[in-house]
Amino acid sequence: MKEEPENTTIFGKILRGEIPAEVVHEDIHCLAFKDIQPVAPQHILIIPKRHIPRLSEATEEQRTILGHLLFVAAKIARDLGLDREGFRVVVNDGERACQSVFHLHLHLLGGRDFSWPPG
Ligand code: DGP
Repeated sequence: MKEEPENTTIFGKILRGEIPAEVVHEDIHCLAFKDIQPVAPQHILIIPKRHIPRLSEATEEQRTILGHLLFVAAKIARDLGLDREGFRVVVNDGERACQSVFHLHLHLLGGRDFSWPPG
């Protein structure tokens, strides 16, 4: 496997165990943990273990992991019972969309009503 430059983001530190996180799911491709600043009663982040800075930078060879992240989001939603009333999955890409951590992550949000369009 090609050597990756060190992932200096906060999520890289979580992946290396340098800072703690409340992990709710882990497999060989991804890690899911509770968001430290939740904006819903349930707010889980799902991240790939390989460093993809943002969705728009995902490569052809990473298309499988993109699907896996969504699959895991749905599984966690079911495990938490969020599928009964509905939930939301969000990816912020880039500064204009308020991405603050440049390691791709899915926000799984549930446990309250959401409005549309999002802010
Ligand atoms: P975004 O704005 O889409 O890049 O979302 C980044 C999210 O990461 C934000 O909701 C807060 C969360 N976050 C930032 N630092 C930490 C941390 O150290 N631990 C955890 N669990 N979440 C973090």
